[in-house]
Amino acid sequence: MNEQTLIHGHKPVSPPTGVPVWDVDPFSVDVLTDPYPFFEELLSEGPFAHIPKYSILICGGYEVTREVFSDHDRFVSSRGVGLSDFKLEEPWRPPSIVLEVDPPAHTRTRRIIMRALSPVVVRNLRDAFQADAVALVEEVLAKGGPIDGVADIAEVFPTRVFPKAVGIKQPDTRKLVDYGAMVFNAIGPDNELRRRTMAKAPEIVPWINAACRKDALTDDGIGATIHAEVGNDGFTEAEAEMLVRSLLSAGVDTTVTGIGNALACLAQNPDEWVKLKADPEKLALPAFEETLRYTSPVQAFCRTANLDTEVAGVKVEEGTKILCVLGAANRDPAHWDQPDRFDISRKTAGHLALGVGVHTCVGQNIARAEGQAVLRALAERVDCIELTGDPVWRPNNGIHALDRLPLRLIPA
Ligand code: HEM
Ligand code: OVM
Repeated sequence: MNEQTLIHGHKPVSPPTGVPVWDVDPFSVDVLTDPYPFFEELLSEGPFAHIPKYSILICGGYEVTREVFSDHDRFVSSRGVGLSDFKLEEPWRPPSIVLEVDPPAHTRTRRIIMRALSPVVVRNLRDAFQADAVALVEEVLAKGGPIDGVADIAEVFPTRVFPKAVGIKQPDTRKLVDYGAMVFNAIGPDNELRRRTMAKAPEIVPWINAACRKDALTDDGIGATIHAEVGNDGFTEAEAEMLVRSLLSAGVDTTVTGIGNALACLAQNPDEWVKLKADPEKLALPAFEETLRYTSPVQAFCRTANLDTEVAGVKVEEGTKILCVLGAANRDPAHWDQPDRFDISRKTAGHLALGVGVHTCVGQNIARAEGQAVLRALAERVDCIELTGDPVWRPNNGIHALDRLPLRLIPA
């Protein structure tokens, strides 16, 4: 197929019978900034809607999103998890050898990255995370005055602890945060957001690639563990570098966003903050988990139908891109009781913020350890967390993150 016949990097498809046509742009700045009215409309459309602007199907109901997202045989990741179909269009970077592949290739690389991020590894990082979180909170309190929850806490913590855990010898905070934003903007259409972020690629991509090499890594980090697998089962040096790249793609912006969103949720829900303060050691983790459900840092990823098939009674043509809106599934009233309430006591099991199925977030235990450490350190040392202005969102095609969060922290 030649490029002329592609729409947004994939095969154009007509709306299947019975599927409503929806004239909306899920990647407009308005929707990305305030997605909740869009989620509500999405859930009212039925299992799928067809979006002519991008010639895609979209889903956000809990059950159907879960089904599409986890059925890796029919709805593949190897054709890309954004709008671009890698079978028809050259990807913007060499595809991830874990996120953007299907079993059995996925099974092999997933095993290696999983071992490098095992519960034992995370347990050994936990004490360091806790100490770093305490130090950061004390630093911020010592400065006094109003703060920016994003610049002063959310962007600082993961970029201090995670590159160190991976073993990056010379971390560059700005480049790490910007690369994450780039990877997530890249899943969207060729819009202003994607173009602006891609303009930085010539500077950032070579730096990231260099940081993944064995000689750029300490010999005692997660990166070194991955490189130590070279030679086993045909695992190559180039593959080791690619798996380290996956950690740097998925492991920074996501946790920055999760922590920033958690601060906003707690500042906006003082009753929940009071609940958390009653037992920070026990409740920091559920508070972070509810933040993941409530704000879905990764808002949406695509799958591609790899054959003509049928799902939820709808005929789906081979090559169809399906945008799975995790943020909407996590707020589906058919599945959640009072979904729009931020409630750190609720049962959050089954939320889709970390995905589901074979690709479910392999870094989830690290993400939780980071979130828990920060929320616990705060709740133990801060009496009151107050907004001093409106939170400002930073629109991105794939991630729902804050740009600024004006806060006052009143020490305990
Ligand atoms: C996969 C979200 C933190 C590494 C995923 C997926 C989601 C997700 C939704 C599934 C993608 C799919 O099925 O297509 C998040 C969120 C995080 C977070 C919300 C923080 C709050 C992390 C961290 C790391 C990481 C800290 C690294 C240590 C990965 C990798 C994959 C992945 C490598 C691909 C796994 C695979 O394809 O098998 N993440 N993530 N993530 N995540 Fe995370
Ligand atoms: C990767 C990766 C994994 C998860 C998320 C992500 C889109 C990238 O393996 O590069 O961000």
